[in-house]
Amino acid sequence: MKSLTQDINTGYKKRMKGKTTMPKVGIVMGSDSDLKVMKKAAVMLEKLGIDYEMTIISAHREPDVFFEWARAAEGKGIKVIIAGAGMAAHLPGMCAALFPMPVVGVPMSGKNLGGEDALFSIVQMPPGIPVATVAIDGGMNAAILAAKILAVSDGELLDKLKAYTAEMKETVQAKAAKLEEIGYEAYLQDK
Ligand code: C2R
Repeated sequence: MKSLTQDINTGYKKRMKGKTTMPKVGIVMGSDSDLKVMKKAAVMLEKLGIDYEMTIISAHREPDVFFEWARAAEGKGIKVIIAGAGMAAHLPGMCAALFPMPVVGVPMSGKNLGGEDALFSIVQMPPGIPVATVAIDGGMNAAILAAKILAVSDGELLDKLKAYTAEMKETVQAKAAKLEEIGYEAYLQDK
């Protein structure tokens, strides 16, 4: 019987067949239970106009599929991998072992231990195999970090990131102006 993950991967390959865009970022997660967090990475990459591919692969549960994907990533044009996993999260570290360019790891909060298990599994890599680890459930920051890595050699993307930073500044300033104008009680009621 085919597993859910195999179904998703087969579906993914069918969807990608004939597509001409070269993904610059590979988003991979250990399970569909990680998708709510990893979706945030996809949304941010879309906002910044970065081509990506997204799939579910477990290094633990299907090491052969994982090896094939991680070894093929460079040849597909992928420059950064964003890898999300929970529990004993070996997926990002194994991506870093096989893929020669940067890997950004996203620890999942999951059901137990508040995600500290995944955080330590991802961040505590042995010397020589770094994974740039973002916060627990930090899908959005993983995409921004991946974009910043790509922006080192892409001026247009760098401008988009600068515009995004300026947008954030305006948002905070608007909040400060509102608080100063109406006071904290009215502000909280209005939230
Ligand atoms: P299920 O919800 O499928 O039981 O998975 C997944 O990333 C997920 O957060 C529970 C958790 O197991 C994680 N997982 C890994 C790996 N494969 C699955 N950490 C891996 O290869 O590292």
